[in-house]
Amino acid sequence: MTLPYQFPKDFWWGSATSATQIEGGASEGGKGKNIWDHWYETESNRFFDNVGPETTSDFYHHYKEDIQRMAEIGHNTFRFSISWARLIPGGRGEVNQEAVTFYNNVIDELLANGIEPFVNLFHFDMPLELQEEGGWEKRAVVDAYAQYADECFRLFGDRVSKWFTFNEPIVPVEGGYLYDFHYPNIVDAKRAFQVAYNTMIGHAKAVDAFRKHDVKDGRIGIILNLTPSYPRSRNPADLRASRIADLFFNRSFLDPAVLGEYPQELIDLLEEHGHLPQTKKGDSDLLKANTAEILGVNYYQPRRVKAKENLPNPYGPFMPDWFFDMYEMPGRKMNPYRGWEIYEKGVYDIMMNLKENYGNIPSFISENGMGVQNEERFKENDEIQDDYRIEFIREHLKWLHKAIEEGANAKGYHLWSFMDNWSWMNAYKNRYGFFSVDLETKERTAKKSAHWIKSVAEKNGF
Ligand code: BGP
Repeated sequence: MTLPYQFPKDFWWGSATSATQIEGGASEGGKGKNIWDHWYETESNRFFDNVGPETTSDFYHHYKEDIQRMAEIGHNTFRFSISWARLIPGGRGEVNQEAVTFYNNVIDELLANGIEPFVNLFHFDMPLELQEEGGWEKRAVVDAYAQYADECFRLFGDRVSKWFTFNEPIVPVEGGYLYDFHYPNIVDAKRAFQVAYNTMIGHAKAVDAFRKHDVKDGRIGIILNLTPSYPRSRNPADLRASRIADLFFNRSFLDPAVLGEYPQELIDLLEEHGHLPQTKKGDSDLLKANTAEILGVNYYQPRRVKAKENLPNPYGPFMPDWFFDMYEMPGRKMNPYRGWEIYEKGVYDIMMNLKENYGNIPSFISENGMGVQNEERFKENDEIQDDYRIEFIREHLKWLHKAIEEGANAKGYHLWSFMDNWSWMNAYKNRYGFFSVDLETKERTAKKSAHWIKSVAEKNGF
């Protein structure tokens, strides 16, 4: 029987996580420090409830049972990230054998349970020593990253075929160099663009290294948080504002990653304001030759944009903000528990844009999800009744399905996240998982959505 929303054969059902957010064991197993360990040690008050990443959901000790649970709810794929500071403490040099054993165990356990591992190399967690050298602002750090990537392909490429160079590379730029919500808390647009540019050079170098390995059915790509930009009106000023927001927040990564070059309009804008990053001879060829073969799309919310009413004079440090303002669309649907707009059709718009303008690159929804504060209040008979999450996923899936029907090359859907986990400055404020986690005992409990996704995955639709 065909269901109203039947997905293509071998559709990827799963969820996404990241090392710092789920592993814990931050000072176990020979792991070096990354910027999160350091920032928490020095400024714990910047984290919600003063909670840091030392233990989080403790996947480090619970991975076996967690992977069993993934299999139970029908996952056929699962994304995790490798902690650079765990694998290579200090960021370059010797590989830490305990870390190799840990990641080997995770990969083998996934495969034994019929779950394909999707491995991401960098999810905001720069080794501290490399940040102290200047982080992504420095080419030497980019080279260290390429070596780390190469090491990962060598160690795990015999069993892992899907690889991602970065998760949301714009976030460390915005958080660390523009808007002060990530370490190193610098506010400087020129440096921000250097970081953004160097990250893409790192991506291209990692892709280049990957192609020198013989990874069976290997595919390498990148995961971007795409926030479709919608103008307040069709008047030319609003349209321009929206186009520029799209240039900065989507195309500054999407174009070099998928097309191998930056949009000319973005280059012109940066040049006009003296913000062009330093480049090296050969960079353009490197970018052009090493584009992504697969694209992960993290989609949470759209960006509603209107023209700037008054241009700041003098211009402030936040270059992107010189050109547009955000705008709250009347009647928009909100996630009342997190404060983000919910606009399910965004999934469709993103996928059709990829189809029309980005060569219909194979893609998937690599994160989508609903953060909820104080989720325990929805508990009945020992189970969190997260009907709001079920509805959220279902409505996004309907639009994804429509895009596929119209020819989009979308291969799967991953929820953020498998279980409740620690989130950057927000710590445990917003819960996202199919499973809740008791922070004291680390006990995991399925939410209603876990049972629902199991039935969807089993029927490959709904
Ligand atoms: C994405 C990140 C994830 C995760 C998620 C939820 O941007 O890739 O790491 O944190 O957002 O966001 P938050 O925890 O801030 O609600």
